[in-house]
Amino acid sequence: GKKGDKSRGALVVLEGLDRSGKSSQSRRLVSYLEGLGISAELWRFPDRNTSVGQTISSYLSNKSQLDDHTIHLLFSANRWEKRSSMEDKLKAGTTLIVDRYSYSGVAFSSAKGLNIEWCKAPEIGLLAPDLVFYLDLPPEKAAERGGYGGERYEHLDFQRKVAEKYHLLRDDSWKIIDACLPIEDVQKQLRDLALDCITTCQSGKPISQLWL
Ligand code: Z5A
Ligand code: MG
Repeated sequence: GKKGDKSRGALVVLEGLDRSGKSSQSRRLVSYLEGLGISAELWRFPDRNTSVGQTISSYLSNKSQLDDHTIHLLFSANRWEKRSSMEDKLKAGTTLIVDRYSYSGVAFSSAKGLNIEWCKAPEIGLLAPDLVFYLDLPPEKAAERGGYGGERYEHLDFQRKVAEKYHLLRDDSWKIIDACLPIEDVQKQLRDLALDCITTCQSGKPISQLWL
């Protein structure tokens, strides 16, 4: 940016199938960065704290039914309602580690059969991640990790379709991480890549927008 601009934080997103380790790894990454004196915050989508988020939460726990298009747009709205505060944080120099983002939105809805371009459209103009970690885990291995069966999308056949859709969304910002490795080994890889990305953002890489 211009001389005198405060260097900005990085937008780092974690994606992957259920049980691939996104939440565990995001928490660890934030603690690690904070330990180095880097300003970092943990965010997640859906953000179940807003009124839109509460509607999504009730849908996910099968307490309510919604048309596939409707829930897709609510997930997107839940990111739009956070867009300006995300941008403010980044500009103030805080790095955001985000557990799921637009890729989850498109992968899950298109796995149900919705048109993928239709699914991407409402995400256009949201902040583009500087780095996406895709925690790559075969759906069968994910199912073995346990805890399946609670929420709406936690079925092996559906998770296989989601994996196929994620595959179509990969771009240059993605790093594919082998999520079968032990937690510590995965963490080591994320640390180094995240630090590189934070350095690049500090030295003036502009914030860009998704899918324009
Ligand atoms: N969804 C959508 O449809 N559209 C959208 O736009 C968005 C989301 C944003 C809720 O998400 C659902 O919303 C989700 C997608 C959909 N649907 N499904 N299914 P969520 O983020 O709230 O889901 P979650 O409940 O947090 O769980 P998760 O994401 O499935 O899990 P995770 O965060 O990837 O994994 P984890 O909690 O870190 O770890 C899972 C277990 O594995 C745990 O016991 C760990 O100790 C263990 N683990 C983790 N790493 C390892 C390694 N390396 N080795 C062995 N064991 C490990
Ligand atoms: Mg999680």
